[in-house]
Amino acid sequence: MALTFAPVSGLLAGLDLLRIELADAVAHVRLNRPAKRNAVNDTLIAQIHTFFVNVPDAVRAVVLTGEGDHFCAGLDLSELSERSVAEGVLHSRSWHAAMDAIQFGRVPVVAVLHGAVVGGGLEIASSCHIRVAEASAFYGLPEGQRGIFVGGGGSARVPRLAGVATMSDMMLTGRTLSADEGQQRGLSQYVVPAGQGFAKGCELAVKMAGNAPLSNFAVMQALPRIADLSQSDGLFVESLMAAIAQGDDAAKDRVRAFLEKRAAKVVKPS
Ligand code: 1HE
Repeated sequence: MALTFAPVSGLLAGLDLLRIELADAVAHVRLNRPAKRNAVNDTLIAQIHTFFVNVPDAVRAVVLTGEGDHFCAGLDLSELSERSVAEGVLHSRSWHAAMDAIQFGRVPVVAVLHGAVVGGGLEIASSCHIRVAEASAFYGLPEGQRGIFVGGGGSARVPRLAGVATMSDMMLTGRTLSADEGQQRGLSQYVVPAGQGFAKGCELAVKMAGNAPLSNFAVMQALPRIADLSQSDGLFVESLMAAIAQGDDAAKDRVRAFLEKRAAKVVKPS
């Protein structure tokens, strides 16, 4: 069933480089600078941060898309030359804060990718929890050719999806990857035909929004951190997180529903 979205009101309605709409527990957030291919200037990165630290209480999953023909052309290069070294560090840290607000926020985020997903655009995508790529999507890290380096968290997140070798190739040689190549290398979890990404993203968002909030919290907050720990430390954190999740009323209700044959079984893929 298609969701019926309505514009957000209040503080978030004033974020003019985003277009934010709500449908029940799902928010649709569009990067909304299509004339500049959604290139991310200082205002847009601040607005992304503002949204993800102020996700409305009723929202339990977000679909992130880009307006126009491309998801995102990365950093707005027109602002780059004006920065000193010191300002550059702070600028990069402002991206980190925004990307952390996505990855370690309150709700899971599915990015729907089409056209260019390049530079900072790939850094935004890799901060999200699920990536759905339309067939038109292509990935690039032109920082290497522009004489710069990733600064929006790409060096930490992209290798965790696709490996250091793939990222090195993309940065050193300017290699771009198609939607299918990105899928094979772990940049996306789903590839869909052109025009079907938003519907797929909404379908996945509705599923995620229906999970117990503490389960989603554990996946979003504990899982990536455990992956960074030694096996022994990771297993210890897992035990704590498992006990906390199991102790929640939502878990008890859901397990009881299954045992009383009121909950869906696990489904074999079709
Ligand atoms: C931009 C940007 C941008 C477009 N900064 N203005 N990112 C890049 O190096 C990618 C640069 N962009 C491109 O390669 C292409 O624009 C695209 C492949 C993404 C799209 O091509 P196309 O033919 O659809 O659009 P266009 O004609 O190139 O661009 C339309 C307008 O957007 C044009 O401005 P106009 O005033 O002439 O109309 C472009 O200049 C403008 N535009 N991309 C500024 N990126 C936290 S560190 C992250 C570091 C990075 O992200 S580095 C990678 C930067």
